Formats: sequence, C-alpha cells, structure tokens
Amino acid sequence: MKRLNERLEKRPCQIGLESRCCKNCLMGPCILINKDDVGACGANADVVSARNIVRFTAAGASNHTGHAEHILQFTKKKFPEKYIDKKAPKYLLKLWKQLGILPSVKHEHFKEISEAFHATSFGVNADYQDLLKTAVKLGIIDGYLGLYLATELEDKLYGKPKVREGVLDLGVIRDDKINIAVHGHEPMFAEEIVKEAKKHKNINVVGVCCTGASLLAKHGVPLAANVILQENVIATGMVEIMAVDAQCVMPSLVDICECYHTRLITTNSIAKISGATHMPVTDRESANIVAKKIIKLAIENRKKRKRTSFSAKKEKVIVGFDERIADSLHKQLKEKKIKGIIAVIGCRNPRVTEDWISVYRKLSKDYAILTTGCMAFELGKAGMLDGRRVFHVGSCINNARIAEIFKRIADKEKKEITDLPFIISAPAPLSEKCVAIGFFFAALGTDVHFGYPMMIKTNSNVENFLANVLKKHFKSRIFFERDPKLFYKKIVE
Ligand code: BF8
Repeated sequence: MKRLNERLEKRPCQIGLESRCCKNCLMGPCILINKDDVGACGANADVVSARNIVRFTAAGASNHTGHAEHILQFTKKKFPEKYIDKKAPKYLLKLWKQLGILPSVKHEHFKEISEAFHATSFGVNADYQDLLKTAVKLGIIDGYLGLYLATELEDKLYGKPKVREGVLDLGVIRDDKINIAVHGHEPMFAEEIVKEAKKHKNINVVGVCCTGASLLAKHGVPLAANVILQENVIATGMVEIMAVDAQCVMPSLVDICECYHTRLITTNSIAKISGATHMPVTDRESANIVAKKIIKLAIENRKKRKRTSFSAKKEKVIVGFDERIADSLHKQLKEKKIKGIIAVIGCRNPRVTEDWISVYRKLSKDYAILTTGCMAFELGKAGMLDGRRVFHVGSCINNARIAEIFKRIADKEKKEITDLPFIISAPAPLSEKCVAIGFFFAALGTDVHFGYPMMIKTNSNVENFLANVLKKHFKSRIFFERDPKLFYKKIVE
C-alpha cells in the first residue's frame, strides 16, 4: 500500500484545480482550455467555476450541519426554531435579508443545500455573480446551523473547554499502554470511550483530527495527529484500535491496518469503510455498549502487537480557550498591546509546502492568534500554543467561537465586525468544509485569506468577484496568497 507521500507524487489535475472542468451533465465532461471556450451547453468559464465553488461550499455546509443534526438525533432533541435570527448580529440580518440570502425555511440547511445543487445543475443558474452570492448564503448556513449549533450542543452535552496544559504529536502514543485512537469530527462516541477508559488503568486514548482537538480542549486527552498524520498513527505499530466517526477519515486506513495489528472500527452509519468493522452508534446507550466492546477488543488485540518499543516527539501546549476570552482580547486591543486578531484556521493540505509557521510566529509578536483544527495542531507542533499570544480554540466546528469573539468585541466597541482589525487565514485548505467556513467569515465582514487557490483561475472574473465585488455588499474579501512573505507584507501594510 502506498502511503500519503507516495500517493501525492501523482500531481493534481491542473484543469480541475483551476475549475475549468464541468461534469454536471452527460454531454460533458467539458474542459475549457482557452479564454473564450464554453461547455457543450454554452456555459463559460466563470459559470463553470462559480458552479463548482457553490457545490464545494454546499458539501462543506452539509458536513457541518450534518454534524449538528447527528447530535440532535443522538440526544433525541428537536431542531431549534429561528436559530440564525437569535445568533447573528442584527445589522447583518438586515443586510442578508436585503440581499435575499438569509436562510429562512424551517430545517433550512437541508432545503438550502439541496437548492444549491438544484441551482448548479444543467440548465439552471448561469449567472456567476448570483451563484457566488449563493455560496455566501451557504456560508451563513454553515456558520450558524453547523458551527454555532454543533458547538453549542457539544458544550451543553460535554461541558465547555477549560484552559489547561495538554500534549500533542505522535509521541503521545505509548508503548507501555494499550492504545485506542479516536478519529473524525462528531465526538459523541469518543466522549463515551474516554469515560469508559477511565475505569481501566492501562488504556491510553489518543485523538486524531477534530474529534481529537475537541477532546483535547474539553478534557485534556492527548492529540496524536492531524489530517496528514492519520496514517502514521497506525504505522507506529502501537495502536490496537482506531475508532472513527465521520469526515476527514482516509479510506487508505484500511490498507495501512493490514500491515499492522490495528483494527479499524467505523461507528457512523453514513461513514462506513469497506474492510473495516462497523459498530453502529446512534444514541447514548449504543455509544456506551460499543465503547465497552472496543475496550475489550483492544485488550485482546494488544497480544498481537509485534513492535516492542516506540518513541516520538511530543509537545506541551496550552489549550481550552473559548469565546470567554473576548473581554481580555478587547482590553489588549484597546490598550494597543495587540494590533489585531489573526485567526489561523483550517486544514493542513500536504500540497502546500510553503513555510507559514515562521510568518505566523513573526506576526504573533504584534497580533493575537486564534487557531483551530489542523492548523492549531501545526502551531502546537512548532511550540507556539503558549496561551499568551497564540490561543487554541478547539476543533473546526469551534470556529463559531472565533466568530463569537469577533461579534462580542464589535458589540463592546459599538462597531461592525468589518471595522475591526480581524482576519481569517487558512493557508492550506483541503476539505470542502474549509471553503464553507471561509464564506461564513466573509458574510460576517471579515477578510478571508486562502493559501491554496481552491479551484479559482487567477485573474478570472470569479477571482475578481471574491476579491472586489464582495467588498461592495459585505465589506469583506476572499483572496489568495500563496507566498507567506507577501501575506506578511499585506498584513503589516
Ligand atoms: O474539520 S481542518 S482536514 S480535520 S476539515 Fe479536516 Fe480540514 Fe483538518 Fe477537522 Ni477541519
């Protein structure tokens, strides 16, 4: 089985990367090479590109809203009424209503997401500007009915995070313990196994990706890996079980497991992997039964471990910050102890090889940095999660906390979010979710930086729309900068 590094040797398709490919009907797929090329239906490059962006954003929003919906199902609770109206700043509600992008239907995420697929189908919406407006609407859905709602439900179920010391990187996997890795995003099962494992002296539960980031922030559970290290967790030869829920779980894990004694267990009915064992978790009762079963399996499987010793690097970090730091950040801004807030968020795409860490390190001298998801792991690995200038605020769902910090500071200042020195920086987007989050922050009026071109042909009308036309309505822009030094210059200027 080829590992991630080897699989990456196959370069990405340049046509797809620049979004010049349309596969929304069977007259195609159509490839648009030259400037004036159109598809079989007559769609030009702007329409093709905007449609692809909307579908990408819709998929991202479906992940986050699905996450929230799964927690509601897990706890047998109802979908809340008028959630966006309750959470969004009033002046933005007014603007979004004026622009016709305020999601309004009950259980709206399903309706709007399905509408986005409808609008981008063969022969429906062919106005690239209107399509990109739909992407902003999907961003609002992603932000409130995904990030906010899931964060709030998880806080109610499992408590708010606590500022504490934690440890991360592969070195948290221990050769003297039985290791169970929990991986994915919806932490309902992982929370249960953490509780059950406390009854056994010998079990070491470690996290991977955002389920891991959530457990680290809420309970101090060691975090072994982010998205690009998930295969390495198994390749340590030390992990008895990897139990996964949903999102960012690579199908390659099954093949990697075959080379070791590790058993891969799936728990979410929409995220089965052929070759893995499926143990369905649908509510608290089944979560508890499966947790007990998996601990028993791990104890048995320990006997099959071949490797006898293991050690790797690990880093101490300070974690567990949330929206309650808004007051102290506001004070620091007022007293000019910081020039602004940079939120370093999102994935760690291995296609991005530029050195972003050095730039953020430099910027952290003048700016507070809030960080989540896989980038938080990277900053932690680099020894930057000190809780003084760089603050770990949890999983990607917890980007809601960043939005809430921005909102609270703006309220205190009696200003709009857009008037304050805040920026989102996602240097290495990989997942569709990262793009949806970007559109959410753009809808809030925050500038959003991506370090990888996310399907945009440079110098296209679509790029111009995201950089300049957005400004007119939302007073924000989505821009691309691959060069960390140029990004630094832009921020400082
Ligand atoms: O939600 S940062 S690669 S792990 S999508 Fe996935 Fe991206 Fe990592 Fe968490 Ni977020």
